[in-house]
Amino acid sequence: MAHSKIDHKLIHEVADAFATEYTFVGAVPYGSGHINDTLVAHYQPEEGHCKRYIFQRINTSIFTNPHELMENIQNVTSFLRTCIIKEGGDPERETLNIVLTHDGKPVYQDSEGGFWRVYNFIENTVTLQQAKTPEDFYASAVAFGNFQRKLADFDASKLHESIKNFHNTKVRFETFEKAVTEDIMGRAKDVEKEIQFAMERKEETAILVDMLERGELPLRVTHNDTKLNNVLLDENTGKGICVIDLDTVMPGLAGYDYGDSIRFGASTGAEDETDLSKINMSLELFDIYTKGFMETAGSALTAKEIEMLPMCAKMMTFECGIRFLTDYLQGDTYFKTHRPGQNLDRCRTQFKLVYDMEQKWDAMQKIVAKYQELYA
Ligand code: ADP
Ligand code: GN1
Ligand code: MG
Repeated sequence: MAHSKIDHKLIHEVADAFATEYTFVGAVPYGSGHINDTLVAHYQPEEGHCKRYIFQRINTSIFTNPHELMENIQNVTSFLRTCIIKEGGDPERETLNIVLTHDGKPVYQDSEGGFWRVYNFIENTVTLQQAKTPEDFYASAVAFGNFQRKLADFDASKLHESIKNFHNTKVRFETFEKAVTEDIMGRAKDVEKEIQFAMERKEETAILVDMLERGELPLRVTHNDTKLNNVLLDENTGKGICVIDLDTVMPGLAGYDYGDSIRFGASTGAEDETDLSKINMSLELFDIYTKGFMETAGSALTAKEIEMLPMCAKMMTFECGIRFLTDYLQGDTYFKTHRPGQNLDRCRTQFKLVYDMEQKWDAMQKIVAKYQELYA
Protein backbone atom coordinates (compact mmCIF):
# COMPACT_ATOMS: atom_id res chain seq x y z
CA MET A 1 0.00 0.00 0.00
CA ALA A 2 3.05 2.25 0.22
CA HIS A 3 2.38 3.77 -3.20
CA SER A 4 -1.19 4.97 -2.83
CA LYS A 5 -2.15 8.48 -3.90
CA ILE A 6 -1.04 11.18 -1.49
CA ASP A 7 -4.14 13.16 -0.47
CA HIS A 8 -4.66 16.02 1.99
CA LYS A 9 -5.72 13.73 4.80
CA LEU A 10 -2.52 11.70 4.47
CA ILE A 11 -0.33 14.79 4.29
CA HIS A 12 -1.93 16.14 7.48
CA GLU A 13 -1.40 12.84 9.21
CA VAL A 14 2.31 12.98 8.30
CA ALA A 15 2.62 16.62 9.35
CA ASP A 16 1.09 15.77 12.73
CA ALA A 17 3.60 13.00 13.31
CA PHE A 18 6.81 15.05 13.07
CA ALA A 19 8.26 17.49 15.59
CA THR A 20 8.41 20.41 13.16
CA GLU A 21 8.16 24.08 14.20
CA TYR A 22 5.19 26.38 13.57
CA THR A 23 1.78 25.78 11.98
CA PHE A 24 1.43 23.46 9.00
CA VAL A 25 -0.02 25.21 5.94
CA GLY A 26 0.24 22.63 3.16
CA ALA A 27 2.55 20.52 1.01
CA VAL A 28 2.99 20.07 -2.74
CA PRO A 29 5.05 17.68 -4.93
CA TYR A 30 8.63 18.77 -5.44
CA GLY A 31 11.78 17.88 -7.42
CA SER A 32 12.52 15.42 -10.21
CA GLY A 33 13.74 12.31 -8.38
CA HIS A 34 12.96 8.96 -10.04
CA ILE A 35 12.47 7.00 -6.84
CA ASN A 36 10.82 8.56 -3.79
CA ASP A 37 7.73 10.78 -3.45
CA THR A 38 9.07 14.19 -2.47
CA LEU A 39 6.96 17.11 -1.23
CA VAL A 40 7.82 20.56 0.00
CA ALA A 41 5.82 21.51 3.10
CA HIS A 42 5.15 25.07 4.25
CA TYR A 43 4.84 26.12 7.89
CA GLN A 44 3.78 29.59 9.03
CA PRO A 45 5.44 31.27 12.02
CA GLU A 46 3.44 33.97 13.85
CA GLU A 47 5.46 36.57 11.98
CA GLY A 48 7.60 36.54 8.87
CA HIS A 49 8.16 34.11 6.03
CA CYS A 50 7.14 30.48 5.85
CA LYS A 51 9.59 27.83 6.97
CA ARG A 52 9.88 24.89 4.60
CA TYR A 53 10.51 21.19 5.12
CA ILE A 54 11.01 18.29 2.75
CA PHE A 55 8.54 15.42 3.28
CA GLN A 56 9.56 12.21 1.61
CA ARG A 57 7.69 8.96 1.28
CA ILE A 58 10.33 6.28 0.92
CA ASN A 59 9.89 3.92 -1.99
CA THR A 60 9.67 0.68 -0.05
CA SER A 61 9.44 -1.53 -3.14
CA ILE A 62 13.05 -0.50 -3.66
CA PHE A 63 14.24 0.24 -0.12
CA THR A 64 12.64 -2.70 1.61
CA ASN A 65 13.97 -1.91 5.09
CA PRO A 66 13.21 1.76 5.82
CA HIS A 67 14.40 1.46 9.44
CA GLU A 68 17.86 0.28 8.41
CA LEU A 69 17.89 2.88 5.65
CA MET A 70 17.23 5.70 8.10
CA GLU A 71 19.80 4.30 10.53
CA ASN A 72 22.35 4.64 7.71
CA ILE A 73 21.28 8.22 7.02
CA GLN A 74 21.36 9.13 10.72
CA ASN A 75 24.87 7.70 11.06
CA VAL A 76 26.19 9.34 7.90
CA THR A 77 24.67 12.76 8.58
CA SER A 78 25.84 12.87 12.19
CA PHE A 79 29.36 11.88 11.07
CA LEU A 80 29.31 14.60 8.40
CA ARG A 81 28.01 17.15 10.92
CA THR A 82 31.08 16.55 13.13
CA CYS A 83 33.43 16.86 10.09
CA ILE A 84 31.74 20.06 8.92
CA ILE A 85 31.98 21.68 12.36
CA LYS A 86 35.68 20.68 12.60
CA GLU A 87 36.33 22.26 9.20
CA GLY A 88 34.54 25.48 10.23
CA GLY A 89 31.52 24.95 7.94
CA ASP A 90 27.79 25.38 8.57
CA PRO A 91 26.21 22.03 9.58
CA GLU A 92 22.69 23.37 8.99
CA ARG A 93 23.40 23.90 5.30
CA GLU A 94 26.17 21.51 4.38
CA THR A 95 24.46 18.27 5.35
CA LEU A 96 20.89 17.00 5.45
CA ASN A 97 19.26 17.44 8.86
CA ILE A 98 16.65 14.87 9.85
CA VAL A 99 13.52 16.01 11.72
CA LEU A 100 12.38 13.36 14.23
CA THR A 101 8.82 12.29 14.99
CA HIS A 102 7.23 13.33 18.30
CA ASP A 103 8.39 10.03 19.75
CA GLY A 104 11.99 10.56 18.60
CA LYS A 105 12.06 8.32 15.51
CA PRO A 106 13.59 9.23 12.11
CA VAL A 107 10.75 7.57 10.20
CA TYR A 108 6.95 7.45 10.52
CA GLN A 109 4.68 4.68 9.25
CA ASP A 110 1.35 6.13 8.11
CA SER A 111 -2.08 4.53 8.44
CA GLU A 112 -1.82 3.21 4.85
CA GLY A 113 1.53 1.52 5.44
CA GLY A 114 3.79 4.17 3.82
CA PHE A 115 7.08 5.21 5.46
CA TRP A 116 7.91 8.93 5.71
CA ARG A 117 10.91 11.03 6.66
CA VAL A 118 11.29 14.78 7.02
CA TYR A 119 14.34 16.97 6.40
CA ASN A 120 14.90 20.66 7.00
CA PHE A 121 14.61 22.43 3.67
CA ILE A 122 17.96 23.96 2.74
CA GLU A 123 17.03 27.43 1.51
CA ASN A 124 18.70 29.64 -1.10
CA THR A 125 19.91 26.67 -3.08
CA VAL A 126 19.10 25.26 -6.50
CA THR A 127 19.21 21.80 -8.05
CA LEU A 128 19.96 21.57 -11.75
CA GLN A 129 18.69 18.98 -14.20
CA GLN A 130 21.51 19.95 -16.52
CA ALA A 131 24.66 22.05 -16.03
CA LYS A 132 23.93 25.59 -17.24
CA THR A 133 27.62 26.41 -17.26
CA PRO A 134 30.79 24.32 -16.85
CA GLU A 135 31.22 26.09 -13.48
CA ASP A 136 28.01 24.47 -12.18
CA PHE A 137 29.34 21.08 -13.05
CA TYR A 138 32.71 21.88 -11.50
CA ALA A 139 30.91 22.94 -8.29
CA SER A 140 29.15 19.56 -8.15
CA ALA A 141 32.48 17.76 -8.64
CA VAL A 142 33.99 19.60 -5.70
CA ALA A 143 30.94 18.77 -3.55
CA PHE A 144 30.96 15.07 -4.43
CA GLY A 145 34.76 14.85 -4.15
CA ASN A 146 34.65 16.44 -0.69
CA PHE A 147 31.80 14.16 0.31
CA GLN A 148 33.92 11.14 -0.54
CA ARG A 149 36.98 12.62 1.16
CA LYS A 150 35.03 13.28 4.38
CA LEU A 151 33.57 9.77 4.44
CA ALA A 152 37.02 8.18 4.03
CA ASP A 153 37.18 7.77 7.84
CA PHE A 154 33.61 6.57 8.23
CA ASP A 155 33.35 3.04 9.57
CA ALA A 156 31.84 1.08 6.66
CA SER A 157 30.84 -1.81 8.92
CA LYS A 158 28.17 0.51 10.38
CA LEU A 159 26.35 0.63 7.04
CA HIS A 160 23.53 -1.65 5.98
CA GLU A 161 23.61 -2.47 2.28
CA SER A 162 20.40 -0.64 1.27
CA ILE A 163 20.24 -2.27 -2.19
CA LYS A 164 22.25 -5.43 -2.79
CA ASN A 165 24.55 -5.46 -5.84
CA PHE A 166 23.57 -1.88 -6.64
CA HIS A 167 26.51 -1.23 -8.97
CA ASN A 168 27.38 -4.84 -9.71
CA THR A 169 27.18 -4.37 -13.47
CA LYS A 170 27.63 -8.12 -14.06
CA VAL A 171 24.54 -8.89 -11.99
CA ARG A 172 22.67 -5.97 -13.60
CA PHE A 173 23.44 -7.54 -16.99
CA GLU A 174 22.12 -10.95 -15.87
CA THR A 175 18.88 -9.28 -14.77
CA PHE A 176 18.67 -7.57 -18.14
CA GLU A 177 19.20 -10.86 -20.02
CA LYS A 178 16.45 -12.49 -17.94
CA ALA A 179 14.10 -9.61 -18.78
CA VAL A 180 14.82 -10.13 -22.49
CA THR A 181 14.18 -13.87 -22.26
CA GLU A 182 10.99 -13.49 -20.24
CA ASP A 183 9.76 -10.50 -22.26
CA ILE A 184 6.63 -10.21 -20.11
CA MET A 185 5.31 -7.15 -21.93
CA GLY A 186 6.09 -8.44 -25.45
CA ARG A 187 8.30 -5.40 -26.05
CA ALA A 188 11.61 -7.09 -26.93
CA LYS A 189 10.81 -7.19 -30.67
CA ASP A 190 10.62 -3.38 -30.74
CA VAL A 191 14.02 -2.86 -29.15
CA GLU A 192 16.22 -5.32 -31.02
CA LYS A 193 18.79 -2.65 -31.83
CA GLU A 194 19.15 -1.64 -28.20
CA ILE A 195 19.36 -5.27 -27.07
CA GLN A 196 22.10 -5.92 -29.62
CA PHE A 197 24.03 -2.83 -28.53
CA ALA A 198 23.97 -4.14 -24.96
CA MET A 199 24.88 -7.73 -25.90
CA GLU A 200 27.94 -6.52 -27.81
CA ARG A 201 29.31 -5.00 -24.60
CA LYS A 202 28.48 -7.83 -22.21
CA GLU A 203 32.10 -8.76 -21.49
CA GLU A 204 32.98 -5.29 -20.28
CA THR A 205 30.45 -5.54 -17.45
CA ALA A 206 32.87 -7.81 -15.59
CA ILE A 207 35.91 -5.53 -15.69
CA LEU A 208 35.36 -3.43 -12.56
CA VAL A 209 33.58 -6.14 -10.57
CA ASP A 210 36.45 -8.56 -11.18
CA MET A 211 39.10 -5.97 -10.29
CA LEU A 212 37.27 -5.34 -7.02
CA GLU A 213 37.10 -9.07 -6.29
CA ARG A 214 40.82 -9.47 -7.00
CA GLY A 215 41.59 -6.59 -4.63
CA GLU A 216 42.97 -4.39 -7.43
CA LEU A 217 40.49 -1.64 -6.59
CA PRO A 218 39.67 -0.78 -2.95
CA LEU A 219 36.19 -0.70 -1.46
CA ARG A 220 35.35 2.74 -0.02
CA VAL A 221 32.26 4.44 1.38
CA THR A 222 30.61 6.05 -1.62
CA HIS A 223 27.37 7.85 -2.49
CA ASN A 224 26.50 5.74 -5.53
CA ASP A 225 23.93 8.12 -7.03
CA THR A 226 25.89 11.25 -7.84
CA LYS A 227 23.78 12.89 -10.47
CA LEU A 228 23.80 16.65 -10.65
CA ASN A 229 20.33 16.99 -9.11
CA ASN A 230 21.56 15.23 -5.99
CA VAL A 231 23.66 18.22 -4.96
CA LEU A 232 22.28 21.56 -3.79
CA LEU A 233 24.14 24.56 -5.22
CA ASP A 234 24.12 27.94 -3.50
CA GLU A 235 21.72 30.22 -5.36
CA ASN A 236 24.04 33.23 -5.07
CA THR A 237 27.58 31.89 -5.24
CA GLY A 238 26.92 28.77 -7.36
CA LYS A 239 29.06 26.72 -4.94
CA GLY A 240 28.15 23.11 -4.15
CA ILE A 241 26.58 23.32 -0.69
CA CYS A 242 25.11 19.97 0.22
CA VAL A 243 25.11 16.44 -1.15
CA ILE A 244 21.61 14.96 -0.77
CA ASP A 245 19.78 11.71 -1.59
CA LEU A 246 21.79 9.56 0.79
CA ASP A 247 19.74 6.38 0.34
CA THR A 248 22.48 4.55 -1.50
CA VAL A 249 25.50 5.53 0.60
CA MET A 250 27.20 2.14 0.80
CA PRO A 251 30.58 0.56 0.24
CA GLY A 252 31.50 0.96 -3.43
CA LEU A 253 34.21 2.08 -5.83
CA ALA A 254 35.37 5.70 -5.83
CA GLY A 255 34.92 5.57 -9.59
CA TYR A 256 31.21 4.78 -9.27
CA ASP A 257 30.63 8.29 -7.92
CA TYR A 258 32.86 9.88 -10.50
CA GLY A 259 31.33 7.81 -13.30
CA ASP A 260 27.71 8.40 -12.41
CA SER A 261 28.29 12.15 -12.33
CA ILE A 262 29.83 12.05 -15.79
CA ARG A 263 26.95 9.93 -17.07
CA PHE A 264 24.36 12.51 -16.12
CA GLY A 265 26.17 15.83 -16.06
CA ALA A 266 28.64 15.62 -18.96
CA SER A 267 25.81 14.85 -21.37
CA THR A 268 24.86 17.66 -23.74
CA GLY A 269 21.17 16.83 -23.32
CA ALA A 270 18.54 15.63 -20.90
CA GLU A 271 18.48 12.04 -19.67
CA ASP A 272 15.21 11.44 -21.55
CA GLU A 273 15.92 13.53 -24.67
CA THR A 274 14.25 11.97 -27.72
CA ASP A 275 16.45 13.70 -30.32
CA LEU A 276 19.66 11.70 -30.05
CA SER A 277 21.54 14.14 -32.26
CA LYS A 278 21.51 16.41 -29.20
CA ILE A 279 23.19 13.81 -26.98
CA ASN A 280 26.95 13.68 -26.74
CA MET A 281 29.52 13.39 -23.97
CA SER A 282 31.08 16.83 -23.78
CA LEU A 283 34.85 16.65 -23.38
CA GLU A 284 34.79 20.15 -21.94
CA LEU A 285 32.42 19.04 -19.18
CA PHE A 286 34.35 15.80 -18.73
CA ASP A 287 37.52 17.82 -18.25
CA ILE A 288 36.09 20.23 -15.69
CA TYR A 289 34.44 17.51 -13.63
CA THR A 290 37.66 15.49 -13.60
CA LYS A 291 39.51 18.58 -12.41
CA GLY A 292 37.11 19.18 -9.50
CA PHE A 293 37.00 15.54 -8.48
CA MET A 294 40.78 15.09 -8.64
CA GLU A 295 41.47 18.32 -6.74
CA THR A 296 39.31 17.18 -3.84
CA ALA A 297 39.53 13.39 -3.79
CA GLY A 298 42.49 12.62 -6.10
CA SER A 299 45.26 12.50 -3.51
CA ALA A 300 43.42 9.69 -1.68
CA LEU A 301 43.03 7.54 -4.81
CA THR A 302 45.40 4.79 -5.94
CA ALA A 303 47.02 4.97 -9.38
CA LYS A 304 44.83 2.06 -10.50
CA GLU A 305 41.65 3.80 -9.35
CA ILE A 306 42.61 6.87 -11.34
CA GLU A 307 43.55 4.87 -14.41
CA MET A 308 40.09 3.23 -14.33
CA LEU A 309 38.09 6.48 -14.12
CA PRO A 310 37.21 6.58 -17.84
CA MET A 311 36.06 2.94 -17.60
CA CYS A 312 33.95 3.83 -14.54
CA ALA A 313 32.30 6.64 -16.51
CA LYS A 314 31.53 4.26 -19.35
CA MET A 315 30.31 1.44 -17.10
CA MET A 316 28.04 3.66 -14.98
CA THR A 317 26.47 4.96 -18.19
CA PHE A 318 26.13 1.51 -19.72
CA GLU A 319 24.72 0.09 -16.49
CA CYS A 320 22.12 2.84 -16.27
CA GLY A 321 21.20 2.21 -19.90
CA ILE A 322 20.58 -1.49 -19.28
CA ARG A 323 18.64 -0.67 -16.11
CA PHE A 324 16.31 1.65 -18.06
CA LEU A 325 15.94 -0.96 -20.81
CA THR A 326 15.24 -3.70 -18.25
CA ASP A 327 12.56 -1.53 -16.66
CA TYR A 328 11.04 -0.84 -20.08
CA LEU A 329 10.95 -4.58 -20.83
CA GLN A 330 9.43 -5.30 -17.42
CA GLY A 331 6.64 -2.74 -17.74
CA ASP A 332 8.12 0.42 -16.14
CA THR A 333 7.78 -0.54 -12.51
CA TYR A 334 11.08 0.76 -11.05
CA PHE A 335 11.81 4.29 -12.32
CA LYS A 336 9.02 6.85 -12.21
CA THR A 337 7.82 7.68 -15.72
CA HIS A 338 5.68 10.60 -16.88
CA ARG A 339 4.96 9.41 -20.42
CA PRO A 340 4.91 6.11 -22.33
CA GLY A 341 8.30 5.06 -23.67
CA GLN A 342 10.24 7.35 -21.32
CA ASN A 343 12.45 4.55 -19.99
CA LEU A 344 13.29 3.54 -23.56
CA ASP A 345 14.19 7.14 -24.37
CA ARG A 346 16.37 7.21 -21.27
CA CYS A 347 18.05 3.96 -22.33
CA ARG A 348 18.77 5.39 -25.77
CA THR A 349 20.48 8.51 -24.42
CA GLN A 350 22.69 6.36 -22.18
CA PHE A 351 23.68 4.10 -25.09
CA LYS A 352 24.39 7.12 -27.26
CA LEU A 353 26.67 8.44 -24.54
CA VAL A 354 28.45 5.08 -24.28
CA TYR A 355 28.98 5.11 -28.04
CA ASP A 356 30.29 8.66 -27.93
CA MET A 357 32.67 7.82 -25.08
CA GLU A 358 34.05 4.97 -27.17
CA GLN A 359 34.85 7.51 -29.93
CA LYS A 360 36.48 9.88 -27.42
CA TRP A 361 38.28 7.24 -25.38
CA ASP A 362 41.86 8.46 -25.99
CA ALA A 363 40.94 12.04 -25.15
CA MET A 364 39.21 10.94 -21.95
CA GLN A 365 42.29 9.01 -20.86
CA LYS A 366 44.54 11.97 -21.62
CA ILE A 367 42.39 14.29 -19.51
CA VAL A 368 42.48 11.92 -16.55
CA ALA A 369 46.27 11.54 -16.90
CA LYS A 370 46.67 15.33 -16.99
CA TYR A 371 44.92 15.75 -13.64
CA GLN A 372 46.65 12.73 -12.18
CA GLU A 373 49.94 14.49 -12.73
CA LEU A 374 48.64 17.68 -11.13
CA TYR A 375 46.71 16.40 -8.13
CA ALA A 376 47.47 12.77 -7.26
P1 ADP B 1 14.92 10.89 -5.10
O1 ADP B 1 15.57 9.79 -4.32
O2 ADP B 1 13.56 10.55 -5.53
O3 ADP B 1 15.80 11.35 -6.21
P2 ADP B 1 15.85 13.24 -3.60
O4 ADP B 1 16.21 12.94 -2.17
O5 ADP B 1 16.96 13.39 -4.55
O6 ADP B 1 14.78 12.13 -4.09
O7 ADP B 1 14.95 14.56 -3.59
C1 ADP B 1 14.31 15.03 -4.76
C2 ADP B 1 14.59 16.52 -4.96
O8 ADP B 1 14.10 17.26 -3.81
C3 ADP B 1 16.06 16.90 -5.06
O9 ADP B 1 16.55 16.78 -6.37
C4 ADP B 1 16.07 18.34 -4.56
O10 ADP B 1 15.68 19.23 -5.60
C5 ADP B 1 14.95 18.36 -3.52
N1 ADP B 1 15.46 18.23 -2.12
C6 ADP B 1 15.63 17.09 -1.42
N2 ADP B 1 16.05 17.33 -0.16
C7 ADP B 1 16.14 18.68 -0.04
C8 ADP B 1 16.47 19.57 1.05
N3 ADP B 1 16.80 19.11 2.26
N4 ADP B 1 16.43 20.92 0.81
C9 ADP B 1 16.07 21.40 -0.40
N5 ADP B 1 15.73 20.61 -1.45
C10 ADP B 1 15.76 19.26 -1.28
C1 GN1 C 1 17.63 7.07 -9.64
O1 GN1 C 1 16.80 8.69 -6.97
P1 GN1 C 1 17.39 9.34 -8.18
O2 GN1 C 1 16.39 9.86 -9.13
O3 GN1 C 1 18.43 10.36 -7.72
C2 GN1 C 1 18.37 5.78 -9.27
C3 GN1 C 1 19.82 5.88 -9.74
C4 GN1 C 1 19.87 6.13 -11.24
C5 GN1 C 1 19.07 7.39 -11.56
C6 GN1 C 1 18.96 7.63 -13.05
C7 GN1 C 1 17.95 4.21 -5.87
O4 GN1 C 1 18.21 8.16 -8.93
O5 GN1 C 1 20.51 4.68 -9.45
O6 GN1 C 1 21.19 6.28 -11.68
O7 GN1 C 1 17.71 7.30 -11.02
N1 GN1 C 1 18.31 5.55 -7.84
C8 GN1 C 1 18.03 4.32 -7.35
O8 GN1 C 1 18.61 8.94 -13.27
O9 GN1 C 1 17.84 3.34 -8.06
MG1 MG D 1 17.64 12.26 -6.21
